[in-house]
Amino acid sequence: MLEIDVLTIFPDLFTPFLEAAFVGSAQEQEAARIGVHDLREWTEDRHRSVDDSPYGGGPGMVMTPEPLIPAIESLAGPKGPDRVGRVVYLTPQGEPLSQGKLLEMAQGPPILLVCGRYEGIDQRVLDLAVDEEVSIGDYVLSGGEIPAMVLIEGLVRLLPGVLGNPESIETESFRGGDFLEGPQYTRPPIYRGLEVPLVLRSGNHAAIEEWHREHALARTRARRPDLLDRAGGSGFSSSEIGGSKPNEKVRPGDRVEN
Ligand code: 6GU
Repeated sequence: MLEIDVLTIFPDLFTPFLEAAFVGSAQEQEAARIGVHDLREWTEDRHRSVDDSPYGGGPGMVMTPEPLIPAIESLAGPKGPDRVGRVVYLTPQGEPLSQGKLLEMAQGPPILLVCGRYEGIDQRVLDLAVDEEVSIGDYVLSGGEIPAMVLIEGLVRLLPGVLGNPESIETESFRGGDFLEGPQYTRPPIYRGLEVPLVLRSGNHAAIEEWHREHALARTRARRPDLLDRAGGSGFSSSEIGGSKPNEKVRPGDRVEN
């Protein structure tokens, strides 16, 4: 079971997300358990404060060690050998999230996602209570709540059976992970004069697979050549670098679906 807890000052942001079909059904199937916790429940002052102005000056506010550290420790235990699971702080300063990171996290121990707001959190929280820092990309958001939802959705869809189609995850490790997906089509066969390539309607499964591979490669080369450099040619033979003309993979006698 995928076990995730979230620590946030905006727990209500998660309600519609966790009730939505996708994440909701994973929880109903008991494939996932996601708990959301309001950081203010660990405050002890009258104003339930979670932040203060930064030492040395500067704009904005910084989240204080109190109540963050007691909250993290009550949900995940103390940092070190007695900790239950891993504590992940969401921040643009973190390790970039990737499909590989998601696959690794999906197989690992329970996860506590710590969402920051304001300009950040006191460094001592990271030193004393956080195990790792994760970023969802090179841009800045106001808080870790949306990144936490990104991570949760990326993890939940890896659970077997939750997508409804157990094969799709496997297909994806070929495209989607190392390569971009190519074009996809559904009915009608002709829309505003644009026709679905005949090979996809031919019933020739080997030809269809080859068509998808070629287009995944062509699109990746055009849009994300960095992915091909990184993959080192895995999945594609050098003869596949050429590409075929539209419809040339349809053989005489192939059944064409309309
Ligand atoms: Cl994880 N947090 C925030 N606040 N901004 C981000 C991010 C995370 N990843 C990219 N931008």
